Amino acid sequence: MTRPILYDYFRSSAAYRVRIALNLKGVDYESRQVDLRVGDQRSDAYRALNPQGLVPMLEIDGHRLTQSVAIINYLDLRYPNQPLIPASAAERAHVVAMAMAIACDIHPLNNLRVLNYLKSEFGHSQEEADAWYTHWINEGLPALEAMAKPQAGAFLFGNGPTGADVLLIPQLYNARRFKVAVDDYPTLLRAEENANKLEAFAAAHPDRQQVPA
Ligand SMILES: N[C@@H](CCC(=O)N[C@@H](CS)C(=O)NCC(=O)O)C(=O)O
Repeated sequence: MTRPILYDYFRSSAAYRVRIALNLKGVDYESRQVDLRVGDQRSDAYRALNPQGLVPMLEIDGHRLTQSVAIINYLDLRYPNQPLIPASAAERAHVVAMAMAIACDIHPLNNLRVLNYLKSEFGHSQEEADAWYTHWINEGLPALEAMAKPQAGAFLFGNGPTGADVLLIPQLYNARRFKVAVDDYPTLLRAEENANKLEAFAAAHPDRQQVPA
């Protein structure tokens, strides 16, 4: 099999999700950094591959896949070892709901282009953009803590990592990077601590990636 290529950026939380999933599935891949700081994601060359101009993108099995959750779903079906979504309908819905609480209701409100647009288009200051970021974290994480608590174990659901943990760990990293406190979420922090003991999660951490020159 040709080695998959991940169009990646070390600090991107959406790309971090896919790195974790690739590692959990034991897939060897090449990381190609798309430097978001200089706008490489908006270049004609990159948009010709991914019209949304976002990372991650994964070239695998002759496909060019975009959207981290779709990529993770592909990997879960393609490599059924260590399933990331439980088989039963109700458990599946619960794990997907936790993942969506991050992927749909926290992350898109707080990503780089949204924060930049608030400043460039509407004249908001950096402090106001930071307050916006903090607001959506402080709305989203308490809800996720309450959703997870009844069925959590060592991880957000039970005692093994699922897709919900794959999304949680990058989101917590991102919140801390923006200096938002995440100390009040014992279930989330327990899952994070246990996840980071696994090499699949640890090796995906931004500090262990190449940094574009
Ligand atoms: N829903 C997309 C989100 C992708 C996304 O927002 N990626 C960010 C990095 S985390 C990005 O490429 N940002 C570039 C920009 O804002 O210009 C996914 O899950 O893949």
